Amino acid sequence: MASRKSSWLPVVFGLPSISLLTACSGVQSSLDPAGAAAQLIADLWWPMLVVATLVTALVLILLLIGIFRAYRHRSARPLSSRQSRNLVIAGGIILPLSVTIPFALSSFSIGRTLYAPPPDNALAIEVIGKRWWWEIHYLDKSGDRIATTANELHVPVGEPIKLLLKSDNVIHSFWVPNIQGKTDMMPGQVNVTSLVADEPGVYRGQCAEYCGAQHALMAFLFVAESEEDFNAWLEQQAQPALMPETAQAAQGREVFFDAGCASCHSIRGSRAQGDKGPDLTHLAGRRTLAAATVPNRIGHLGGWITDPQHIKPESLMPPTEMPPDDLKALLSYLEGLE
Ligand code: HEC
Ligand SMILES: [Cu+2]
Repeated sequence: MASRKSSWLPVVFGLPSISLLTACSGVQSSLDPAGAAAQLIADLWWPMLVVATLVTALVLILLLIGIFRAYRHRSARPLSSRQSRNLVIAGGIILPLSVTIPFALSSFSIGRTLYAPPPDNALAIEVIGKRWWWEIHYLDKSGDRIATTANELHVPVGEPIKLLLKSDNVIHSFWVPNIQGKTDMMPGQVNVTSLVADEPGVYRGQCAEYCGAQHALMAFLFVAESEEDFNAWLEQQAQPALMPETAQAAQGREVFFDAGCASCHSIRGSRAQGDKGPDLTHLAGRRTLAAATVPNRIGHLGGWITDPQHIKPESLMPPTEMPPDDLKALLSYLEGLE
């Protein structure tokens, strides 16, 4: 009997505490801040958790005392009207106000800091919520688009970033928990927000406003890197696509046009000018496919092209059947789009 007991004990108590601990760190956790805004939010959240836990415990203890006394001393004298009035004033007015007012004030003041307008010299990036992926445009000082990519947002560490958030369909919400709070993306409106990443790393962003069947698979990677790496990356993103280097890749380029991919996708430097799907000019440089749904490896790429509806049902990319040699050639072309 004893051994049985000890075998389930660690499961019952161990699993929840392990999962509680692991929830605090990671690439998609507001409790593992890597930016000033996320730090402010975490600094407010922890005291709230502690105080809320204490208040819950206090209420439960009082409840238990009440139940206990009701059973034990059925004949006990009820509180005098003065005692019960004092109890209501202390427990019903003073205690709740002394807990909520400080939190309301600090939450208000943190909110003002979080939503302060970005400085004028901030790097401007336009992010458009699509169904169900993220279109990303880097803007120059005059607001012109200099590079376009999708589902992978790169920023230089320590630099203020100004985000222009939009949607061309329903409401989405832009959220990188390790870096900052959520900002909604509204159709017909530009929501401006700012952020600064303090620690280099690759974090995961997630759409935080339910937007349809594949809301859960509407994610992206947030890459915070040194100024030097970022500048090199941006310069490369601004270039047109590389020309195919092998005969097979050149054939793959033909397959791309014959299969109708160009009606939805752009490859800058070619006649592919579609705008319904992600820009594929530098596809091979991205870490994931289909809004951080699968890693960007050749097998997943082939699987995505032939049957995207299996990976992401109801997404706006149709399946394409083609002979194996054509698919190989197409993959070799796409893999060359560094
Ligand atoms: C009707 C429009 C349409 C056609 C035609 C189409 N696609 Fe797509 N494609 C999309 C959309 C929309 C997405 C984004 C899906 C998502 O993530 O929800 C996408 C995503 C992709 C991606 C992932 C890009 C990324 O960065 O995540 C690749 C690669 C791709 N398509 C390649 C192709 C190829 C190759 C063809 C031709 C065989 C093709 N597509 C035909 C609309 C289309
Ligand atoms: Cu969503």
